[in-house]
Amino acid sequence: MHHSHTRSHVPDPAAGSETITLERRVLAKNEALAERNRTWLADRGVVAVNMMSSPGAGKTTLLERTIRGLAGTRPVAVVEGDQETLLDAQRIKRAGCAVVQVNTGAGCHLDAGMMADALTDLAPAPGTLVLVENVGNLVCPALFDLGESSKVVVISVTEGTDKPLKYPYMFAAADLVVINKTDLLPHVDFDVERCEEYARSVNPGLRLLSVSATTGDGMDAWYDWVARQYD
Ligand SMILES: Nc1nc2c(ncn2[C@@H]2O[C@H](COP(=O)(O)OP(=O)(O)O)[C@@H](O)[C@H]2O)c(=O)[nH]1
Ligand SMILES: [Mg+2]
Repeated sequence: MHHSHTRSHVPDPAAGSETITLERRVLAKNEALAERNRTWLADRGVVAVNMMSSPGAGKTTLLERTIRGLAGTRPVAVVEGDQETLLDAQRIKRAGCAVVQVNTGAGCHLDAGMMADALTDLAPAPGTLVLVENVGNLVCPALFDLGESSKVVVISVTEGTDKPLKYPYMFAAADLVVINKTDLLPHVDFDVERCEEYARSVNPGLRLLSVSATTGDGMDAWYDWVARQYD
Protein backbone atom coordinates (compact mmCIF):
# COMPACT_ATOMS: atom_id res chain seq x y z
CA MET A 1 0.00 0.00 0.00
CA HIS A 2 1.23 3.45 -0.93
CA HIS A 3 1.61 6.03 1.83
CA SER A 4 2.15 9.39 0.18
CA HIS A 5 2.99 11.11 3.46
CA THR A 6 6.04 8.85 3.83
CA ARG A 7 7.38 10.06 0.47
CA SER A 8 7.13 13.67 1.60
CA HIS A 9 9.75 12.92 4.26
CA VAL A 10 12.34 11.98 1.60
CA PRO A 11 14.31 15.13 0.80
CA ASP A 12 14.38 16.13 -2.87
CA PRO A 13 17.57 18.20 -3.25
CA ALA A 14 16.36 20.12 -6.33
CA ALA A 15 13.00 21.08 -4.80
CA GLY A 16 14.78 22.03 -1.60
CA SER A 17 17.04 24.57 -3.31
CA GLU A 18 14.06 26.22 -5.06
CA THR A 19 12.31 26.57 -1.70
CA ILE A 20 15.40 28.10 -0.13
CA THR A 21 15.80 30.58 -3.01
CA LEU A 22 12.17 31.67 -2.72
CA GLU A 23 12.45 32.00 1.06
CA ARG A 24 15.60 34.11 0.67
CA ARG A 25 13.81 36.39 -1.78
CA VAL A 26 10.77 36.78 0.49
CA LEU A 27 12.97 37.52 3.48
CA ALA A 28 15.19 39.94 1.54
CA LYS A 29 12.13 41.91 0.39
CA ASN A 30 10.84 41.93 3.96
CA GLU A 31 14.21 43.12 5.22
CA ALA A 32 14.20 46.08 2.80
CA LEU A 33 10.69 47.12 3.90
CA ALA A 34 11.65 46.66 7.55
CA GLU A 35 14.59 49.04 7.08
CA ARG A 36 12.18 51.63 5.66
CA ASN A 37 9.91 51.20 8.70
CA ARG A 38 12.88 51.60 11.04
CA THR A 39 13.80 54.92 9.42
CA TRP A 40 10.14 56.05 9.38
CA LEU A 41 9.86 55.34 13.14
CA ALA A 42 13.21 56.94 14.00
CA ASP A 43 12.34 60.11 12.03
CA ARG A 44 9.25 60.53 14.24
CA GLY A 45 10.73 59.44 17.56
CA VAL A 46 8.14 56.64 17.64
CA VAL A 47 9.02 53.43 19.51
CA ALA A 48 7.44 50.20 18.19
CA VAL A 49 7.51 47.05 20.30
CA ASN A 50 6.74 43.73 18.61
CA MET A 51 4.97 41.43 21.09
CA MET A 52 5.11 37.72 20.26
CA SER A 53 3.87 34.62 22.08
CA SER A 54 1.92 31.43 21.71
CA PRO A 55 -1.88 31.90 21.61
CA GLY A 56 -3.31 32.76 25.00
CA ALA A 57 -0.07 33.75 26.77
CA GLY A 58 -1.73 37.07 27.65
CA LYS A 59 -0.52 39.59 25.04
CA THR A 60 -3.84 41.41 24.74
CA THR A 61 -4.36 41.41 28.52
CA LEU A 62 -0.87 42.85 29.00
CA LEU A 63 -1.57 45.51 26.36
CA GLU A 64 -4.91 46.46 27.94
CA ARG A 65 -3.26 46.94 31.32
CA THR A 66 -0.32 48.83 29.77
CA ILE A 67 -2.63 51.23 27.92
CA ARG A 68 -4.45 52.03 31.16
CA GLY A 69 -1.18 52.14 33.13
CA LEU A 70 0.53 54.58 30.73
CA ALA A 71 -2.54 56.79 30.20
CA GLY A 72 -1.56 60.43 30.56
CA THR A 73 2.20 59.73 30.26
CA ARG A 74 2.70 59.22 26.53
CA PRO A 75 0.50 58.45 23.48
CA VAL A 76 0.01 54.73 22.88
CA ALA A 77 -1.28 53.05 19.71
CA VAL A 78 -1.70 49.38 18.88
CA VAL A 79 -1.34 47.19 15.79
CA GLU A 80 -3.33 43.99 16.26
CA GLY A 81 -2.32 40.95 14.22
CA ASP A 82 -4.59 37.91 14.08
CA GLN A 83 -5.52 35.44 11.37
CA GLU A 84 -9.20 36.38 11.73
CA THR A 85 -11.65 38.55 13.72
CA LEU A 86 -11.66 42.05 15.15
CA LEU A 87 -11.96 40.74 18.71
CA ASP A 88 -8.60 41.93 20.06
CA ALA A 89 -8.91 45.32 18.32
CA GLN A 90 -12.29 45.76 20.04
CA ARG A 91 -10.70 44.95 23.42
CA ILE A 92 -7.94 47.49 22.77
CA LYS A 93 -10.41 50.15 21.66
CA ARG A 94 -12.38 49.64 24.87
CA ALA A 95 -9.13 50.23 26.78
CA GLY A 96 -9.12 53.67 25.15
CA CYS A 97 -6.47 53.37 22.48
CA ALA A 98 -6.02 53.95 18.74
CA VAL A 99 -5.81 50.56 17.05
CA VAL A 100 -5.46 49.03 13.59
CA GLN A 101 -6.41 45.37 13.11
CA VAL A 102 -4.44 43.40 10.52
CA ASN A 103 -5.96 40.04 9.54
CA THR A 104 -3.38 37.74 7.99
CA GLY A 105 -5.85 35.07 6.79
CA ALA A 106 -3.81 31.91 6.28
CA GLY A 107 -0.62 33.78 7.22
CA CYS A 108 1.07 32.93 10.51
CA HIS A 109 2.89 36.22 11.12
CA LEU A 110 2.90 39.95 10.46
CA ASP A 111 5.41 41.20 7.90
CA ALA A 112 7.08 44.54 7.27
CA GLY A 113 4.66 45.47 4.47
CA MET A 114 1.66 44.99 6.78
CA MET A 115 3.47 47.01 9.44
CA ALA A 116 4.11 49.86 6.97
CA ASP A 117 0.39 49.99 6.02
CA ALA A 118 -0.66 49.86 9.69
CA LEU A 119 1.71 52.71 10.59
CA THR A 120 0.33 54.82 7.74
CA ASP A 121 -3.22 54.20 9.00
CA LEU A 122 -2.30 54.95 12.62
CA ALA A 123 -0.26 58.07 11.78
CA PRO A 124 1.26 58.10 15.29
CA ALA A 125 2.23 61.46 16.77
CA PRO A 126 5.92 61.97 17.63
CA GLY A 127 6.89 60.06 20.78
CA THR A 128 4.05 57.53 20.48
CA LEU A 129 4.55 54.02 21.83
CA VAL A 130 3.27 51.59 19.16
CA LEU A 131 2.58 48.16 20.64
CA VAL A 132 2.34 45.45 17.99
CA GLU A 133 0.52 42.24 18.89
CA ASN A 134 1.84 39.64 16.47
CA VAL A 135 -0.04 36.51 15.40
CA GLY A 136 0.07 33.95 18.22
CA ASN A 137 2.77 31.37 17.66
CA LEU A 138 6.41 30.96 18.66
CA VAL A 139 7.71 30.10 15.17
CA CYS A 140 7.04 32.31 12.11
CA PRO A 141 6.98 35.79 13.72
CA ALA A 142 10.64 35.28 14.73
CA LEU A 143 11.69 35.25 11.06
CA PHE A 144 10.01 38.48 9.97
CA ASP A 145 11.58 41.74 11.02
CA LEU A 146 8.96 44.52 11.12
CA GLY A 147 11.50 47.32 11.52
CA GLU A 148 10.40 47.47 15.16
CA SER A 149 12.51 49.04 17.91
CA SER A 150 12.50 45.83 19.95
CA LYS A 151 11.05 42.35 20.15
CA VAL A 152 9.34 41.02 23.26
CA VAL A 153 8.39 37.39 23.84
CA VAL A 154 5.57 36.78 26.31
CA ILE A 155 5.53 33.31 27.83
CA SER A 156 3.01 32.28 30.47
CA VAL A 157 3.68 29.94 33.35
CA THR A 158 1.04 27.50 32.09
CA GLU A 159 3.11 26.74 28.97
CA GLY A 160 5.95 24.78 30.57
CA THR A 161 9.51 25.66 31.52
CA ASP A 162 11.07 24.13 28.40
CA LYS A 163 9.70 26.51 25.74
CA PRO A 164 12.94 28.51 25.22
CA LEU A 165 14.69 25.24 24.30
CA LYS A 166 11.91 24.10 21.97
CA TYR A 167 11.56 27.46 20.16
CA PRO A 168 15.16 28.75 20.25
CA TYR A 169 14.82 31.05 17.21
CA MET A 170 12.09 33.05 18.90
CA PHE A 171 14.05 33.44 22.13
CA ALA A 172 17.28 34.18 20.25
CA ALA A 173 15.53 37.04 18.40
CA ALA A 174 14.05 38.57 21.58
CA ASP A 175 15.29 41.66 23.40
CA LEU A 176 13.06 40.94 26.40
CA VAL A 177 11.07 37.99 27.73
CA VAL A 178 8.03 38.70 29.87
CA ILE A 179 6.98 35.72 31.97
CA ASN A 180 3.23 36.25 32.50
CA LYS A 181 0.52 34.76 34.75
CA THR A 182 2.79 34.62 37.82
CA ASP A 183 -0.42 34.64 39.90
CA LEU A 184 -0.85 31.01 38.76
CA LEU A 185 2.60 29.84 39.94
CA PRO A 186 1.22 28.13 43.08
CA HIS A 187 -0.99 25.96 40.87
CA VAL A 188 1.37 24.89 38.07
CA ASP A 189 4.70 23.14 37.72
CA PHE A 190 6.81 26.00 36.31
CA ASP A 191 10.36 26.83 37.37
CA VAL A 192 11.00 30.54 36.71
CA GLU A 193 14.76 30.31 37.35
CA ARG A 194 15.20 27.31 35.08
CA CYS A 195 13.16 29.00 32.35
CA GLU A 196 15.49 32.01 32.62
CA GLU A 197 18.52 29.69 32.38
CA TYR A 198 17.10 28.02 29.27
CA ALA A 199 16.31 31.37 27.66
CA ARG A 200 19.83 32.68 28.35
CA SER A 201 21.34 29.49 26.95
CA VAL A 202 20.00 30.51 23.52
CA ASN A 203 20.41 34.28 24.08
CA PRO A 204 23.01 35.18 26.73
CA GLY A 205 22.25 38.92 26.88
CA LEU A 206 18.49 38.45 27.23
CA ARG A 207 16.52 40.47 29.80
CA LEU A 208 13.61 38.78 31.55
CA LEU A 209 10.93 40.01 33.89
CA SER A 210 7.90 38.41 35.52
CA VAL A 211 4.42 39.89 35.67
CA SER A 212 0.81 39.09 36.21
CA ALA A 213 -1.17 41.05 33.64
CA THR A 214 -4.38 40.38 35.58
CA THR A 215 -3.23 41.36 39.09
CA GLY A 216 -0.70 43.99 37.93
CA ASP A 217 2.14 42.40 39.88
CA GLY A 218 5.56 43.26 38.38
CA MET A 219 4.19 45.84 35.95
CA ASP A 220 6.49 48.63 37.18
CA ALA A 221 9.57 46.80 35.85
CA TRP A 222 7.77 46.49 32.48
CA TYR A 223 6.97 50.22 32.42
CA ASP A 224 10.63 50.97 33.28
CA TRP A 225 11.77 48.79 30.39
CA VAL A 226 9.34 50.57 28.03
CA ALA A 227 10.63 53.98 29.17
CA ARG A 228 14.23 52.89 28.51
CA GLN A 229 13.37 52.17 24.85
CA TYR A 230 13.26 55.97 24.37
CA ASP A 231 16.88 56.46 25.56
N1 LIG B 1 -4.43 34.05 35.67
C1 LIG B 1 -4.05 34.86 34.66
N2 LIG B 1 -4.68 34.83 33.49
C2 LIG B 1 -4.26 35.67 32.50
C3 LIG B 1 -3.18 36.57 32.68
N3 LIG B 1 -2.99 37.26 31.52
C4 LIG B 1 -3.93 36.78 30.66
N4 LIG B 1 -4.70 35.83 31.25
C5 LIG B 1 -5.82 35.10 30.66
O1 LIG B 1 -5.32 34.28 29.61
C6 LIG B 1 -6.28 34.19 28.56
C7 LIG B 1 -5.65 34.66 27.24
O2 LIG B 1 -5.31 36.02 27.34
P1 LIG B 1 -5.11 36.96 26.09
O3 LIG B 1 -4.66 38.27 26.62
O4 LIG B 1 -6.32 36.93 25.22
O5 LIG B 1 -3.90 36.21 25.36
P2 LIG B 1 -3.27 36.42 23.88
O6 LIG B 1 -3.86 35.36 23.02
O7 LIG B 1 -1.79 36.23 24.07
O8 LIG B 1 -3.62 37.81 23.45
C8 LIG B 1 -7.46 35.07 28.98
O9 LIG B 1 -8.44 34.24 29.56
C9 LIG B 1 -6.84 36.00 30.01
O10 LIG B 1 -7.78 36.47 30.96
C10 LIG B 1 -2.53 36.59 33.96
O11 LIG B 1 -1.57 37.33 34.23
N5 LIG B 1 -2.99 35.70 34.90
MG1 LIG C 1 -4.57 38.52 21.72
